Amino acid sequence: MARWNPSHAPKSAFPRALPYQSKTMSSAEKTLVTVATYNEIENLPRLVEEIFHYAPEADLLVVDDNSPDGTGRWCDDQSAHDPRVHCLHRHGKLGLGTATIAALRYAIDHGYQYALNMDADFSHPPDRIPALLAGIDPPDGRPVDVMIGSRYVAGGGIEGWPLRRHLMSRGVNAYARCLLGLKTKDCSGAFRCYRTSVLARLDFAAIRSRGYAFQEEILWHLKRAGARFGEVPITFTDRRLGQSKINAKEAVAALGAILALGFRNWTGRS
Ligand SMILES: Nc1nc2c(ncn2[C@@H]2O[C@H](COP(=O)(O)OP(=O)(O)OP(=O)(O)O)[C@@H](O)[C@H]2O)c(=O)[nH]1
Ligand SMILES: [Mg+2]
Repeated sequence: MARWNPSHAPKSAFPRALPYQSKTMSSAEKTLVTVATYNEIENLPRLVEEIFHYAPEADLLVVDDNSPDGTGRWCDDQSAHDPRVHCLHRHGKLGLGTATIAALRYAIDHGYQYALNMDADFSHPPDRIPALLAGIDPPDGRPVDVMIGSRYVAGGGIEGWPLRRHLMSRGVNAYARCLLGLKTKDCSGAFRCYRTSVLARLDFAAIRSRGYAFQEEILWHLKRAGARFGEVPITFTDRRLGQSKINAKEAVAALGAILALGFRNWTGRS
């Protein structure tokens, strides 16, 4: 396992996008950026820097599952001198779905207005955080409850994937849209901004997916709760540092979970 060495950290090179220019936020309007981590020490320090570049008024919550590479310890050190940074430690690798639920519950319980979730591996470009935040409550447009950073709307895309990954992702999205009746184009991406007042209507205990099918399942529950959805284009980039945590077993489990949810959808069982 590679150990974190700050001198090996990639240098920041922020593209010229404007940070999120909000009016002065009251605590009730604040955004919590949420990131689930397992062994992301090669990515997290620079990611945190970029998040605060684009959303300086946001707070950040890292949900770490006792990463052997010290990601959680780095987060504790960071939170000791930056009050915007919060860490939630779990005792072991309990799955991305439950980590995201823990983060969303934290956002609700602590009175944040928005919870903006992203992966730690730079697949979700931090320079699109302002677009997600601006899109959920546009000054002269239709507000939505979930704004999705989408690979599959005009202007969006994916860099660095082999054909196999493209086919899998397209297949999972078509499968989820068809079985769950979702209208959004990108149902499997985790780069999303949620309005917490709508999340608070959900019964999180009824969300059964522990792993990757969580992304589709929460959209399905939100749809049933009457949520409004929007999508803004993002360019998703394949992870460059650190290792993927998804394996064939988790991918098959996710497909099975969506199938079971599809059964609930079509039979009306809750
Ligand atoms: N806390 C926690 N985080 C996790 C767990 N599994 C994955 N993650 C995090 O979830 C995010 C997405 O995981 P990835 O391994 O990048 O999975 P992916 O993006 O679907 O797959 P790749 O495209 O191969 O990177 C990353 O920030 C991971 O560190 C888990 O069990 N617990
Ligand atoms: Mg990834």
